Amino acid sequence: MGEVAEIIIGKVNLGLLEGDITRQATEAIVNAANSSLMGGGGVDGAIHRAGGPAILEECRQIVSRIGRLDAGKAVITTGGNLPAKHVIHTVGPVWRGGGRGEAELLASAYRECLQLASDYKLKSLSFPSISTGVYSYPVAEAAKVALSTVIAFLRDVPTSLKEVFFVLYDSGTYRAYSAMLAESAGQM
Ligand code: AR6
Repeated sequence: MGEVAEIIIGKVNLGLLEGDITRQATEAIVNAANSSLMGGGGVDGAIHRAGGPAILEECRQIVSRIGRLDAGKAVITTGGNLPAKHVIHTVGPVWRGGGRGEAELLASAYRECLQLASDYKLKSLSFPSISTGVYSYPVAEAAKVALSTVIAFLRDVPTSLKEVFFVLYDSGTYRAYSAMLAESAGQM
């Protein structure tokens, strides 16, 4: 099966990159957070380290207002010292075998981020591979949910977005997404 690094959906470019999302200069980057919004390991730790304390401060204010953030939901804060102006924090599902609504929760996390970016009239957004690290979602299955959800949103929902990237940290994850993108492109 081939690999594809970019497709165009309507007027939006959807691209795959291998690298560190904290370096991405899109208007927003997405954080794979947990319900506490108080930071953690993986991409969450990297974003708070690179972005500085302003991000955590805003997360605290959000939690004091709305409480914990359920899986499948998203909120937006400043990007602090990051090249990205905003961070969109979402919570993916913990993988528990696939029979606990994980796919629907993962799809919801992607949709909520895209909707929030559109509400803020953002033109560019970068996603990490939500749930496939600490939360153990199998990467091929996560890639299928992630790409089909993003493609359907960009196809069906009016949006300010012009560019959406997946920034994938390791080559195995990158290959899983590019193989899945080739399949999705073939079906379009
Ligand atoms: N840039 C892009 N991707 C990254 C980076 C980075 N700098 N660092 C790691 N990844 P994970 P989850 C990849 O564990 O599974 C945290 O503790 C990583 O290789 O960050 O949703 C939170 O606080 C993997 O492919 O997120 C939560 O408690 C992907 O990002 C929990 O982990 C997601 O891995 C969330 O777990």
